[in-house]
Amino acid sequence: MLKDTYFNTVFPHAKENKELSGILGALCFWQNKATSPAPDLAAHPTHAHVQMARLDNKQVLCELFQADGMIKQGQLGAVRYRCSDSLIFGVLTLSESDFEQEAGIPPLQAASRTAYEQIFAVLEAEAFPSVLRFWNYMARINEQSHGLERYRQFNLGRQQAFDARQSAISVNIPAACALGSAEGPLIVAFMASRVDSLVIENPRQISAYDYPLQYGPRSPLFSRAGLATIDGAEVLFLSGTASIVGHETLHAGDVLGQTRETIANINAVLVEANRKAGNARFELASLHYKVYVRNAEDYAVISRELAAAVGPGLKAVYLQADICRQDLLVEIEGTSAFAHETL
Ligand code: 3EB
Repeated sequence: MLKDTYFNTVFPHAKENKELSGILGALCFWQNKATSPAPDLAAHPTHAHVQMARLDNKQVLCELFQADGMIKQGQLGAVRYRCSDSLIFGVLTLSESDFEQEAGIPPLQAASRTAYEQIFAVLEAEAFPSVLRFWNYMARINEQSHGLERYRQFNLGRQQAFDARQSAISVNIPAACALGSAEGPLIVAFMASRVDSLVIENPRQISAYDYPLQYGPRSPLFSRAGLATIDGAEVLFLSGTASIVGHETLHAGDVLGQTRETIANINAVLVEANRKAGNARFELASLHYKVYVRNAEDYAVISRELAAAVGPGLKAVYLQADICRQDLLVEIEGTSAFAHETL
């Protein structure tokens, strides 16, 4: 029997609701593609399975995104989505083999552009103009094909869709993560709201959309964090954060150094969020973390360092994943929105 952990995102005022009817969607992580450890969730329309192994003492992670009130469900193109009055969550999985017809364009680039075009169409149709968070997962993220690393192909497609989007979609560039799964399709998930979130950048880092050309012909499009007021409470979405200062990777080959630098970056983003937010008081212990570890053998060093920095209140799960730069060994994301966890 596989052991599941559910991180339940209970947005403000939502009752503790373990029934699937209260769930906007779910992202589930486990390594084996054959069997679903959570068959009720696997049948859920806005569920996606990311093929990543857990490195801590559990085998499965299911993040549930819950909302209060009436939930409406829909599908547009490949995007499956559910929304409440104030929030929408949606996900799509695209098989790259369906995008081989465009001569000269890498299938992953075409799939990424299509994914974002379809998501923007949903946001337009359902009138949720402000994205809070994107999650991007793709296989072989560091592999070369068509003369370009696949993460850079993804960035090309994402940028094309951002350039073409309708003006009603917020110009804000939201929080995000982009990681390499063991295998499987391109998976893009999103959460959006009706009102703008506050975009947070990191004073220690150049904004990702201003990265120089050495990291690819088109920049990654994400901000370092987003701060949203959802039903009266402030919720922070911290993007995937790594050992980057300015635009450069620091501590190549040194996992302890990278972990410390990543935590320094998270602290800097929290200070910036508190400065911009007014009455928010986020600290390291406020967040639930998802930690992506490139090499399984680094798990002990990374988890020890994060526990030392955050203290006894640490809430973190660890997944094995490829990071979007070859020289990055760890990436950490977080959110303040997870209200409870059940084992
Ligand atoms: C970085 O800071 C690390 O391409 O959407 C982090 C978060 C990273 C999101 C993305 C990439 C993305 O550049 C990588």
